[in-house]
Amino acid sequence: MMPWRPILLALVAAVTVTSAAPIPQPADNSTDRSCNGHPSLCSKRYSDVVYIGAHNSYSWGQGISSDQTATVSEQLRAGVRLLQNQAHDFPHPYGPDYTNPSNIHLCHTSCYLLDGGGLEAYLSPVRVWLADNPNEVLTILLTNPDGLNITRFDQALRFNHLHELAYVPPKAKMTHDDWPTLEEMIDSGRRLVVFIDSGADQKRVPYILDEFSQVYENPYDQLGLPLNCSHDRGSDPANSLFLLNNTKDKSVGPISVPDKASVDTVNSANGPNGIVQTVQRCAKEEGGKKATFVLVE
Ligand SMILES: *[C@@H]1O[C@H](CO)[C@@H](O)[C@H](O)[C@H]1NC(C)=O
Ligand SMILES: *[C@@H]1O[C@H](CO)[C@@H](O)[C@H](O)[C@H]1NC(C)=O
Ligand SMILES: *[C@@H]1O[C@H](CO)[C@@H](O)[C@H](O)[C@H]1NC(C)=O
Ligand SMILES: CC(=O)N[C@H]1CO[C@H](CO)[C@@H](O)[C@@H]1O
Repeated sequence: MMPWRPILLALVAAVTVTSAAPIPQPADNSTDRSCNGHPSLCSKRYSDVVYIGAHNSYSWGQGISSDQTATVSEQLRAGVRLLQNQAHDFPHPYGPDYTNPSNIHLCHTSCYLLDGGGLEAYLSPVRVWLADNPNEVLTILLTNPDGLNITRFDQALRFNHLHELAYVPPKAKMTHDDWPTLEEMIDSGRRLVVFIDSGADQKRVPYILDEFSQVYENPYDQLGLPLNCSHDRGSDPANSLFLLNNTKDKSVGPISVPDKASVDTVNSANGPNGIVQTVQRCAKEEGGKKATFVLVE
């Protein structure tokens, strides 16, 4: 840092001679930095910021049950700050796979329907993005319908060294006001929050947090609009963070699949069923409680 001072002083002197224009002050205090893209977010609690989440973020493609058209790197570049993923057991038939030691694949409902590949491979570009963006806080939400052991998720995250970036809360159940600010998380280097919907064991793996003791959701698989904002899953809505499932499904025979035709409506900035109106309407219906995470297709 030392050589900069004389250069700056010289610049100040040069500009003073030729013009009276103000010199921009060097960024020497925390209010000059950005957190998740904006200086005003640094002093906000993690729980007071609104994040866009990608529903089944691994499921990019054109298939009937795919939820995304962009890769995870493209989603992150576009501003997505919560990545939701569904984990499935995927034992390798011909012995161990050293690129996927957890034997977890990310699949939609079943790996025959949509197989997004190994969790380790999925996390690799996420790690690259986090390294390239040191002032960003990111959340990963895992769902565990097969009831896989938490140590397998730990294995996949460790494979990518993500346990080193993961936030370890001071207590098992964080209420809304317990969360640190974005700046505190960034400064501590612990700026990845990992939740899992079932199977958490925070004594064994302290950085994979039990979702439903600190987050609640409105119903999923909704087939009609306007979307229902009411509490559906999650144990203590009054003290938890609200995850708004801003997604609409349609029925195809006995199953629900993403209603891709609805995306322009529910994700649009305008209109009564657009994302802004839905977030505001839900906040009103939930007694002023604003969504922290807004999950989209
Ligand atoms: C920090 O930055 C803000 C805004 O840029 C400025 O108003 C304030 O005076 C600065 N404080 C210090 C101690 O430099
Ligand atoms: C998960 O695996 C660990 C170690 O292999 C084991 O001790 C633990 O009991 C398992 N947990 C569950 C819920 O099966
Ligand atoms: C909205 O969802 C809640 C929670 O699942 C449910 O109890 C309620 O009946 C739903 N309301 C409507 C109008 O479907
Ligand atoms: C966290 C999460 O993804 N919740 C649900 C949101 O809605 C979809 C269906 O549209 C469900 O599959 C998710 O489990």
